[in-house]
Amino acid sequence: MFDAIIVGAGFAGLYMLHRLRGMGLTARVYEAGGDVGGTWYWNRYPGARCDVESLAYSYSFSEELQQEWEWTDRYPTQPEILRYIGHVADRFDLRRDIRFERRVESARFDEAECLWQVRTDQGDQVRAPFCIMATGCLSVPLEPDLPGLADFTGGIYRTNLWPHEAVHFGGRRVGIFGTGSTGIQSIPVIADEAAQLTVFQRTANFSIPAMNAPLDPEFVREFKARYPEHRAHQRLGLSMGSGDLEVVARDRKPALSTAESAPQEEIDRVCKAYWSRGGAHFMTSIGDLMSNEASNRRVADFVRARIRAIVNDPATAEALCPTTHPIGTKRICVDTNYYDTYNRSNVHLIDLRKHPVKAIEPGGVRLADRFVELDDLVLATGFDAMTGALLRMDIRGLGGRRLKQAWREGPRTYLGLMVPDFPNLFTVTGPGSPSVLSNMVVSIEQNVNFIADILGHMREQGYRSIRAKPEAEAAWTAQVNRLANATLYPKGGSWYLGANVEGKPRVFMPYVGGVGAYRKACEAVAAENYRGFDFQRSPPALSSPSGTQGA
Ligand code: NA7
Repeated sequence: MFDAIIVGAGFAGLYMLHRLRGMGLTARVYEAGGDVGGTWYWNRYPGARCDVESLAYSYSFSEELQQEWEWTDRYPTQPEILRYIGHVADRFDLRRDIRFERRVESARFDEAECLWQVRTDQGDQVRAPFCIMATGCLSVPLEPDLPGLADFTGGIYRTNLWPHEAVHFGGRRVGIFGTGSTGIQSIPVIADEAAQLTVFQRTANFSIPAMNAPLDPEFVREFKARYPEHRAHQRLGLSMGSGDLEVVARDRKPALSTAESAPQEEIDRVCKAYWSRGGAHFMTSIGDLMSNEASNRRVADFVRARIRAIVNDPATAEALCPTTHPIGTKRICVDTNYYDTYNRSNVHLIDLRKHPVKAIEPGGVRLADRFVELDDLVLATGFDAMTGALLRMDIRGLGGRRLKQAWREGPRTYLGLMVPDFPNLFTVTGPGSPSVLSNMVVSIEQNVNFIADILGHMREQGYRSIRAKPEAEAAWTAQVNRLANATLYPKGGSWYLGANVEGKPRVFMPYVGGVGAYRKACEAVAAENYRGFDFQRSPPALSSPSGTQGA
């Protein structure tokens, strides 16, 4: 028996384990992968890189750790992040409490004992008063709806399940589906190696150049000397707060409050400056970019003009210009040489909206008007985001109520951390928290610390159970929706909204208010004796008005 069971050994699970240990609590971690790393364990595709800058995408909890680790580039590659997280696991001796290659299949709350019973696919069964889901926001790959895919006789490579051994595309004709962040990162790298690369694009996406480069040792030295200050800025970051290190510290205000009525030269000047600085920080250039459609359109026009300027063939450039959604409402992509890649003679773009796929055949892709012969297929077709990993498990709370049932109309949480009928069950960076709209490591540390503080409070007060009050969940969920609806985000048809999964309720899942506002909300809750949470010294009883039996 442990004090807590943690599901997942990525950034969230590892830090949760470290915090619990520091409090003298025992925990067992179950991880489906063969090692630590979470998303960085699985996503080994060519070009995989974080779109948040290295010096920001790292833990802040240990001064020694952040001083000793040396990053090489402005943006870290997947192998480098994996080495970093492996180093963290070793440095804090975390592996001994982790069981790898075990996927948690079910978690059931035993009301009489006030214990979570967790079962894995390998037959492990453990019990603990607390269960903490550190299962990641993008960890359930989506199988694309491509008829005949199983008949393809060449290699099929899924970016999010990429083989551990090297894959060679030299001399081969490769096709790729998916032009989200993953496709956009891998296309230039695969194009460098493959004889031919055909990109099958369903939706054109906005991408900003990363302007990646090796880190200057002098910059790193100065940055590290002021790490606490930088971390403080990151913790109060902007809602799109990816990677904006030096900028966050210097000028936290957008360069222009609106682009709607600004002179064209002014928009060009500001957008060019942000474009050449590189990265997702581009999205913070204009104050009302995510709330004013006219303003958004002018910035989108700037990016479309850049695409037309980079891509030589006018028809290809036009097909690459996104027109289906306001910029930023699908996650902004950050690339190295993405648009330039279409100037290569070995790269071809197929616009699936004009040339739909009829079927995948053994030797290639049959379109309505042609056949594309292929040796290999790469699928960069996304994830069942945010709720996928939680709902894939059979989670049952009070009265046997299933999480699937509680979330049948979309996820509802209090602070993204708890669901009323599921006492003592926490979700790290769950729906309703800033999560994917923020630097994940910053959000993970904040959530984990908040959960650890709650457990400390419970121990001090002799409480055995905690649950979110239904009215607190309702109010928080309404706020999450209200904030999202005041922005352009819901217009994006994105995975933020569940729009990439057939039948998934269309609910905007992350909290758009930013990590600063969210942190303040959590601090206010804690200061008011954990307002909205109900603590009990005895096992909880089913009392929620919504507490129906499992469906
Ligand atoms: P995304 O952003 O969900 O992108 C998936 C892409 O795959 C997107 O372009 C989809 O087009 C495309 N897709 C999905 N199914 C199909 C089919 N059947 N045919 C053609 N194209 C298809 O996932 P990523 O892995 O790129 O990025 C996810 C996040 O991971 C990223 O934001 C980072 O945070 C890390 P669609 O737009 O649906 O038309």
